[in-house]
Amino acid sequence: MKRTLTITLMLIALVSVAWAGGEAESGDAMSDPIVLRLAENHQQDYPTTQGDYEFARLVEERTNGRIKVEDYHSSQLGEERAVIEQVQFGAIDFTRVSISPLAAFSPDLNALQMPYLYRDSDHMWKVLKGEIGDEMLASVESDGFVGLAWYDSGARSFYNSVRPINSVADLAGLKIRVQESELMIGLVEALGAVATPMPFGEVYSGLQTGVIDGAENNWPSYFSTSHYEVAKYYTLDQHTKVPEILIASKIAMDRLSEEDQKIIRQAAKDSIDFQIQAWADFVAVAEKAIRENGNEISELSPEAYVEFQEAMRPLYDALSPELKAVVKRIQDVR
Ligand code: GTR
Repeated sequence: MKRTLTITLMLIALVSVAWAGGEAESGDAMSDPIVLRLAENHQQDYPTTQGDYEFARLVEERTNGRIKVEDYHSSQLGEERAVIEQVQFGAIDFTRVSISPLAAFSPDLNALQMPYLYRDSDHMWKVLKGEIGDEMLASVESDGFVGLAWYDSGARSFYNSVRPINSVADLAGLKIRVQESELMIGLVEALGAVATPMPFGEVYSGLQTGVIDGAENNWPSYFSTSHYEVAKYYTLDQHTKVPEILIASKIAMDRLSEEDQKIIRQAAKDSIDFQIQAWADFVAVAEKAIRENGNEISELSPEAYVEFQEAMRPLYDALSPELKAVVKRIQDVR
């Protein structure tokens, strides 16, 4: 009897060890490494992809090769919104996305992408690297994501193939592609243009065939997508600074040990400054190439700038009291 009990207990112990192995992946030097997939919609030399690579390098180094993060750049795993859904249900482990489409899943993020919110890039980074940034990273957890780090994305401005934009009136009636984001639809409509939500990968042909007249983005995206070749007017109105975010799937993270989760979180944070530098370098390359191509680049006059800001006031008025409070805290960061 005693012997049967001992054998049964041993069996239970064996089964639970095997079960734990399946649950919390451990990946030791002797066994195969844990391979995790990261989805990125930009090409390999783009600064967000460079940030992903730095993150992956740090994870691999700090786990002595037990964990490998494979980067699927250039939208190999799909367009941004579809990728976010897959991350939410654990089919993809990580992704780097713009917070605009992610805000459809985690609406609090809208507080970080309001038009003309940040005084400058230093202000934005003080917010993102401070208390508010950390709170916002934590806020996506209830939606099935683990917020890991912010990456730079400069400022977004309008470009189009029809005419130079020097005032709000010049945007009237233009069909402008936006990300799949309520806030961006509202922003373009507030300026009197026609908002056309569309995945990033379809914008080039949209511009080429005239389905849309224009879109909006930063120098690096305007360049890397070749949109600058089919939409020559670029107006530096800089309406939004939209941070990029690196997220993990909550389901995927929960499969890892506490210690590995900690390494991943830290590696992501430690890749930020590398990405910011890669961003600055690429902006310089992109701007130079676009100017040399002969595109018509214009700046807003101080009056037009105020006009743009005024037109966007309704977006602030429409925020919930909670998000208004966050916006106020952001504005107060000095
Ligand atoms: C870029 C961003 C992409 C994507 C794109 C877009 O600036 O890095 O993730 O959101 O904009 O406009 O769709």
